[in-house]
Amino acid sequence: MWKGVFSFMIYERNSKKELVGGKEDMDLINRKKLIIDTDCGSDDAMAIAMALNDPAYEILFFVSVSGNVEAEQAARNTLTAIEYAGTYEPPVYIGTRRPLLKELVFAHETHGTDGMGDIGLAPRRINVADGNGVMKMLDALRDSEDGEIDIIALGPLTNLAIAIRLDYEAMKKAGRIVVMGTAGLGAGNVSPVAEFNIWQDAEAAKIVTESGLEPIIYVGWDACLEESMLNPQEIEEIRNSGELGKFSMDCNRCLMEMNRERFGGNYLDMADPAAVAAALYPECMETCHKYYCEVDVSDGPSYGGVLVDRYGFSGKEPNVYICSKLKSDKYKEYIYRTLGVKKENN
Ligand SMILES: [Ca+2]
Repeated sequence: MWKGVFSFMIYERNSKKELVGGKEDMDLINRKKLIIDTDCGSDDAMAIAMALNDPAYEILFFVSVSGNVEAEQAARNTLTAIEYAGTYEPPVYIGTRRPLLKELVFAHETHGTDGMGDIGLAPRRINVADGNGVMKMLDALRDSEDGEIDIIALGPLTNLAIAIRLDYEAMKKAGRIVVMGTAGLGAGNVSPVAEFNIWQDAEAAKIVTESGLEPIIYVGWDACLEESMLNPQEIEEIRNSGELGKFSMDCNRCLMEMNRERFGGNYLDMADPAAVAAALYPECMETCHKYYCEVDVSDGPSYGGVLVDRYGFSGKEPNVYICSKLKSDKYKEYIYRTLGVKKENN
């Protein structure tokens, strides 16, 4: 009965697929279920479009959180990404609007005031769903089988921390929790040691890191650097591939401008796409190890830094995975595949 309802929902939501009762229908019904938590700025938008175009997964819904922009704007940006992705349309709920303790500081210089490069992007047709996203997440997990639903978090961890505090048993039912967060094994991007998503709500990151939930996989900022950055040729290939590719590159306009100063050319460090690729196409992970990690919430220059105990100084059991490097060829193949980009011969 339930599967019948689910199949109908897929049919309703995915007008591009026709269900005729064959193997493809079963593949759709058996798709791994996801909840994506996002502070949707421009790299989230690209990551969301990729995930919506991976036929192996079914996104149940999105939850927004304040980070790059306020949670309301993040929800609207998620709707825009869903419309451009052109597949099915999961509900988008607003989660928490403020970090647990820290004052909210936006990333306007990185993603634009609207989070999407300030080029007039807005949802044209679909609207934010009613209900609080944290409650929806807990409801879905309570109703799920153990490990049935994976969570991908692309923003600060406020929603996840609150969910852990509200109903730990429900959160224990989640499968993998994959987070774009930490500087990995490298340097920070908002301070010498801190990466934005952790720094925006380090107290929340501390709760998640120390939660004991298994497995938690942090995809560090370093995973999307060096050969894994999109280079000028790849950016043009994606931009010229069609409406979705053009959207994915154009909304990253502010980041591209910043990177001209930072990296000396047209390069894009696509942090959230790296996390989505690591989560949905694990074959692209090059380096992912479990360490004991501790989030610095002290009131000082290292706030939001994550101490990764690579050499076991603490003597404590490893608690989270850190993915610090991707196989750039496989990662980019996944980007091209999900965004529908053909590789040009060169
Ligand atoms: Ca993000």
